[in-house]
Amino acid sequence: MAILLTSFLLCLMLRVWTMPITAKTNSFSFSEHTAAYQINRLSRFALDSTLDAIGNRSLGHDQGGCTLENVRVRRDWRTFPRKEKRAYINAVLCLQWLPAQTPSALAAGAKSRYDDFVATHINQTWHIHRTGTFLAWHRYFIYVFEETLRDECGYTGDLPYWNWGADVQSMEESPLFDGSDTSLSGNGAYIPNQPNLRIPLGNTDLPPLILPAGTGGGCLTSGPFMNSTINMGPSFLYVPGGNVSRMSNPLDYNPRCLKRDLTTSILRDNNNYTTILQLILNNHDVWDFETNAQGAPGSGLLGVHGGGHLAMGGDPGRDADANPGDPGFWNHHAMIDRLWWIWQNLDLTKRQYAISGTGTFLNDPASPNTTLDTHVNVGYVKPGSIAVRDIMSTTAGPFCYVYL
Ligand SMILES: *[C@@H]1O[C@H](CO)[C@@H](O)[C@H](O)[C@H]1NC(C)=O
Ligand SMILES: *[C@@H]1O[C@H](CO)[C@@H](O)[C@H](O)[C@H]1NC(C)=O
Ligand SMILES: *[C@@H]1O[C@H](CO)[C@@H](O)[C@H](O)[C@H]1NC(C)=O
Ligand SMILES: *[C@@H]1O[C@H](CO)[C@@H](O)[C@H](O)[C@H]1NC(C)=O
Ligand SMILES: *[C@@H]1O[C@H](CO)[C@@H](O)[C@H](O)[C@H]1NC(C)=O
Ligand SMILES: *[C@@H]1O[C@H](CO)[C@@H](O)[C@H](O)[C@H]1NC(C)=O
Ligand SMILES: [Cu+2]
Repeated sequence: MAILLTSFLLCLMLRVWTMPITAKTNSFSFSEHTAAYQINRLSRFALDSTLDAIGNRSLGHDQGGCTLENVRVRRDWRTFPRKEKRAYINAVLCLQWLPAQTPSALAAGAKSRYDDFVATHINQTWHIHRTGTFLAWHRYFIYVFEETLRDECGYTGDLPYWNWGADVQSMEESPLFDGSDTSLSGNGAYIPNQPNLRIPLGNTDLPPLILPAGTGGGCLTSGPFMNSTINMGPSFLYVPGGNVSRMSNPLDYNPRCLKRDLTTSILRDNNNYTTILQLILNNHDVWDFETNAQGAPGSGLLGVHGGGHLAMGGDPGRDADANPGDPGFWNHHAMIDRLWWIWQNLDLTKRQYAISGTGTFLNDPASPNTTLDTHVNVGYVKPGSIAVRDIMSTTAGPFCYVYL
């Protein structure tokens, strides 16, 4: 037993320490290595616990559709072989070529199937961020995206996640954003001397966060998405110099290039392994977990959620509403979903069905509490609605996936 455990731990340690963290591994601190190692162990614990639960349900002949045979495994992008990366990228491009299903009378800018997702996120933004639905709605949204890649674009793989901690020393060297043909394209064209950003928080009196602009700023210059068109927005776009840019109707047609402004310092300050570990371990109820994931008001931090979005930068990465237009959105939110899954599995009895918050952004205007019976929908992406209760587990309801 001791030998087994030791070799298991050694194996994990090797996996972490030989992970291609960045090209500049020597400046990676010991505490970051330790935190990365602990996150892997917690993730492994969540995996075992989820597989146990599937096994237990099948013993009780109550397994729903999810079994140990068909459970899907979402993995870190950097573990995808070249061929699987290309398959994922091609499926996302395919959604950008398929026609929209949103009626143009409701969103004139929704031109592609991909745009159906963007339009839905813009349309519902005040009801899915800093609400009781934040975690559940986004879990459902990215699940339907993954399902659509399979059903409409022949994708056979799983949704990859963006392991932020591994990229905090250089966004430019992230395998998701390095600009190669196996990335989601890289930085935008360099715009010199961009002034700082000013990020207000809703209608609060809190001082806005001041953040640096990044190392790009212009249109993408290489990679698979360099010719993609952003059709809607800006809707709530933070621009260098401090303004927020917004179309009178952000669902109108406004075609333009996809811009990025990679900003390593934002990722380093909000999404390093230590902050990720603290998010998982230091928040004991779901209110604290979801609030700190989005940056507690007044804390001066963006949280892992805002950190990842703003580290991509540009338009629509820095647009609080239109940001699914940047294909990095899905992998970023898969990582958030992974952390929620780990967090839930650390205390399933208390956390599996824990929910807190109302149906409006910072409860402004005031609205009823979100409950397990609250229904959410993804607009014209997929007809119908789903109860939050059915979203709370990645294997007990309609979903069937784990993270590695
Ligand atoms: C599975 O069943 C075993 C034995 O009854 C129990 O100890 C364990 O907690 C269960 N696991 C889960 C995740 O439900
Ligand atoms: C983008 O368009 C340019 C000009 O038409 C073309 O040369 C290039 O191959 C295209 N790249 C991609 C990834 O579609
Ligand atoms: C911000 O918006 C104001 C009012 O529209 C405008 O006068 C100003 O030039 C803008 N600043 C920048 C940096 O775009
Ligand atoms: C991680 O983020 C925290 C909070 O911003 C910061 O204090 C710490 O220095 C960061 N660690 C690294 C290694 O960048
Ligand atoms: C809404 O949730 C809050 C926080 O959990 C709780 O204090 C309040 O009583 C709830 N309101 C209603 C009407 O259930
Ligand atoms: C936006 O939301 C409203 C209210 O739920 C809905 O009636 C409308 O169809 C939605 N529009 C789009 C483009 O999804
Ligand atoms: Cu969102």
